[in-house]
Amino acid sequence: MSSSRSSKVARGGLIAALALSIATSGAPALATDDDPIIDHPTFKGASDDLDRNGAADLILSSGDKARKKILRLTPGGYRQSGSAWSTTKLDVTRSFESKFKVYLHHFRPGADGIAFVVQTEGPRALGGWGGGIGYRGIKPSLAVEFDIYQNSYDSSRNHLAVVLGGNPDHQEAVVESPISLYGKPFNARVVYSADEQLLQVYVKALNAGSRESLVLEQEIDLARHVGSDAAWVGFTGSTGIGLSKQDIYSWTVQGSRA
Ligand SMILES: [Ca+2]
Repeated sequence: MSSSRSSKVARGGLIAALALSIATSGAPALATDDDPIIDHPTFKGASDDLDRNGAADLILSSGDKARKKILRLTPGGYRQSGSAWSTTKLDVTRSFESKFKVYLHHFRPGADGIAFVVQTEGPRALGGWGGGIGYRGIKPSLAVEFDIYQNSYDSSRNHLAVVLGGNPDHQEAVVESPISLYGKPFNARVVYSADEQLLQVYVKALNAGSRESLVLEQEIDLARHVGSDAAWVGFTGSTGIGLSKQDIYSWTVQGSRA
């Protein structure tokens, strides 16, 4: 395809990621003055707003100066998987923006990573541990994975990928992360333009002076793919023979309620 918006701009490789890192002004416009429909600057008071499954739980963070209520997808045991879905369903025929702060940490080497997932299986959806990152088997679904463990089908232990239909063995788009996904907190942003039928994924390290990078683009008609106008949104995570504590510190979604 000759279009600069070919279906998988960052299919893989550091060069693609670096080339895209200067193009951060290309995000589809959203009505950013809209109040978030999902709004967790911390997860204080969020227990009724999130359906949690498997290893996922809301806990008080430790090690911070000010302890905060956070979403812990895996608490650092072997072969765990966890998921958490907002009770607010999202209208995926409309544009949306999901922003979240991630911290994957505690053991070395870490495993396996987390994913931001849009799915229509239901609020009890929970996928497999290990390389399944807690979303394997959830379908219909779209997963944006932050993968910190190199399975046989993976390019590295520090990559992002777009995966459809709950099958992590097949990545629609994959890219080496320009920032370390493990050991340091980072911010991520997933933007879906319904008009352009385009999904974009951004990451940003938290150290002073770091810039946000556009790392993945995926053309997708999301409502058609998940088979419904209304979808559950949330996170999954897993461990395997390697393990990590895998935490979401904040999460907001701007978009339309289903
Ligand atoms: Ca992996």
